[in-house]
Amino acid sequence: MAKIIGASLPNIPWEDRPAGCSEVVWRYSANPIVPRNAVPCANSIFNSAVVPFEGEFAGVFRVDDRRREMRIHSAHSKDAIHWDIDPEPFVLLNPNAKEVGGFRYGYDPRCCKIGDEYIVTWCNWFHGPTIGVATTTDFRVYYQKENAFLPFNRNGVMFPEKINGNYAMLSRPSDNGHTPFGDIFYSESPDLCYWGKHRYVMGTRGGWQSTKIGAGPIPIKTDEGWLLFYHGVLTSCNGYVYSFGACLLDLEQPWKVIARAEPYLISPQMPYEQIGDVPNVTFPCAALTDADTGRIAIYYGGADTVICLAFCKVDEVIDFIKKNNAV
Ligand code: BMA
Repeated sequence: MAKIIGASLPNIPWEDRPAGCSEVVWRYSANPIVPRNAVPCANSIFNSAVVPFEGEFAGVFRVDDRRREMRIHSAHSKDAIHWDIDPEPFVLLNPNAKEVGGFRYGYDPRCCKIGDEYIVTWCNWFHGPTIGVATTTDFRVYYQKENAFLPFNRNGVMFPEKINGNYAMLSRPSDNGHTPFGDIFYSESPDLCYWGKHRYVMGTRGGWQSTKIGAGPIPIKTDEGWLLFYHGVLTSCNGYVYSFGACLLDLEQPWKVIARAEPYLISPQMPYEQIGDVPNVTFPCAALTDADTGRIAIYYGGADTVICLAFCKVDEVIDFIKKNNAV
């Protein structure tokens, strides 16, 4: 039985698989957990990241405001289901603001803790989209670093610990628009400033992941490898359809794919995933895990409008990946 290597976190959200359900990943019955208007300025709140914080939970939430500008807001929660989202966007301190583009827009944040710092990555404007990086210790003030990469790039997702002594990140080079292509790459950095040692991880496949793919939540360390949930995009006759699936990456050389499931885990099938500002989107950006029970709670955006939760068990997901493997 595969096991999570990490902290015991018995207070993460959880709901047992409903009777009669045979899905490996099942949705929370009270979805969505965050409605589009949870703060007064919001047009929509989705694709957001959460982490354990001081015995409770904190997060960086994507809030598109009523100008339809993309912003990131801090959020806090006792139970990781009911969120207190700051009414104003996060404060980003940056002595090089002019050089690195400052904060013109930002979206799809991810977050992990390494040492005493929480590292936040997001899709940042720098003459087009690329990967912004900031650190915080309190989810009040954030210190912006250099952008990790040149434009154009999206879906920068850190590993939650150093690999081979370096910080490590997955990313997805893209274009300046609604990118009709996209593979996942791996990069390392000694200092969160200079990024290199780029490696190819994996590319598109048939069906739900045939147009482009991108890393989702921070990879989850298990005794069988890094468990990575990732989104995949299919181009339908009515536009893009965002589903998500999973694969296992090598623990020491995470650019090596150990196994990758062919079927998706979640595809837009519920009204809150199919109807919204962008229809047919399920977009995972975070996961909370409990090493003792193997429970995983996945946070994903629904239809670019709301935040949703889904649950799974690590051993069942890894079994699914291996049984349906097509590397
Ligand atoms: C991607 C990103 C995501 C969004 C998705 C579907 O390019 O902008 O934030 O969820 O498109 O619109």
